[in-house]
Amino acid sequence: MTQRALITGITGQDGSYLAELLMKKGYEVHGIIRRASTFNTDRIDHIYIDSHDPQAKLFLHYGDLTDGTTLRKILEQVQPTEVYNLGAQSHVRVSFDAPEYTVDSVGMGTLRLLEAIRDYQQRTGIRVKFYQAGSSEMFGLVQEVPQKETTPFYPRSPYACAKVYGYWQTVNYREAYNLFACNGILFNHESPRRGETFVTRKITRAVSRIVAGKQSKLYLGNLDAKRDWGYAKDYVEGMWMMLQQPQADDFVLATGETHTVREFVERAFGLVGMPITWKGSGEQEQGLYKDQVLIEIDPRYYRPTEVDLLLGDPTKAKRVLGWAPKVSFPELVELMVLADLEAMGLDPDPILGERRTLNGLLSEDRAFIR
Ligand code: NDP
Ligand code: GDR
Repeated sequence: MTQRALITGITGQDGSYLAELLMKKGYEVHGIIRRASTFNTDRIDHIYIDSHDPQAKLFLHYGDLTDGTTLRKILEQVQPTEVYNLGAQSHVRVSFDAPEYTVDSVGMGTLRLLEAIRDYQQRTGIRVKFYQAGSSEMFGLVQEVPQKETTPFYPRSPYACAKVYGYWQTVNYREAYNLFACNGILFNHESPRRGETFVTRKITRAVSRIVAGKQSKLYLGNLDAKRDWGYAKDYVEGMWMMLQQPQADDFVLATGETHTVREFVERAFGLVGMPITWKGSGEQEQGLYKDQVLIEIDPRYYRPTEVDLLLGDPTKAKRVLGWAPKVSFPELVELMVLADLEAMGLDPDPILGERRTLNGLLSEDRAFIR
């Protein structure tokens, strides 16, 4: 039987990697996209072929997690064996600016999808496996380090509160209706396809723009926040693995290492041999270091409540799924810097020179770089 997957959020970072992975495994992949006034399918254009072509394995449907009727229609039409719920207003800082919409898409969106699946499964008797994109943001204010599946949640943003709601709805649908529903609790994962306003990509993109002379400074917020950063491609494999288990369960995916934003900055600029001068917000008015400052703190990027420290313990995923992250922190930073230099039309070889440690990791990401 053909395996058929339905992905919400297919145009996002993870959705695009997951679609690639599933297509390689022989799945027919269906994705829900939102209508926008400009094209928003950049991350999947390289794997899409016209649906009239008999070779087509990727199909797109207009829909939105805020529109339950359409979700039901798409489910009936596609008849998936697996559903991956990756769609979300996923920016934590933005969730403070747009809390209602964030909670509607992230929290209620998950419930709408679960309810549509429950109804579909009960009427047709066809089993549908469900993956919910939970987040390390649910741990929020530090209760325990490292954080694992049993660590209590203490969400610190509208986004994180909504993810906690989605998490518990997923658990409840599993227990109440015997739905095969899994929560991934994924720590930060990045890539050359990361949205430009998330801090890692903002930094690596700035590196390439500064090298190219198109930008002179980088404005950032909290440099002391610590994150457990992995490579997105490794993490989507973990999502798939969860749905191949005999029983539905919840899993943390993380590297087990944590680094500050400052360390990420130092490593990224270090790769291109650029010395960093910092300026804190207090020095702003004094006009100190005016022409030498590379990194400047702009309090606009602070969050009303911050998550100071995320460090995950992926022991359960390693033991049960056989999952392990393959890309280290230095490799991840280099991968992203390299990709952004190339995207800027620069040849990375003379720029990175001997500082380069990576070999061949970029090949699949290159398909996306234009
Ligand atoms: P992105 O922000 O890159 O992608 C989000 C996707 O959701 C996009 O395809 C976007 O569509 C879509 N989307 C946004 N709003 C809606 C809506 N109302 N209805 C349907 N689709 C919508 O996120 P990532 O790929 O990084 O993350 C994937 C999921 O995993 C998200 O749920 C995120 O919260 C979660 N997560 C991510 C982590 C990470 O480190 N990346 C860690 C833990 C969890 P469009 O392109 O049209 O905007
Ligand atoms: P995060 O990712 O909030 O962890 O959520 P983000 O990259 O936005 O922030 C990480 C940390 O960096 C600090 N920071 C800045 N952040 C941004 N975006 N821009 C800045 O200029 C800046 N300066 C410092 C932040 O304060 C924060 O501490 C991501 C998202 O993908 C979520 O959807 C996902 O659930 C979590 O990761 C796990």
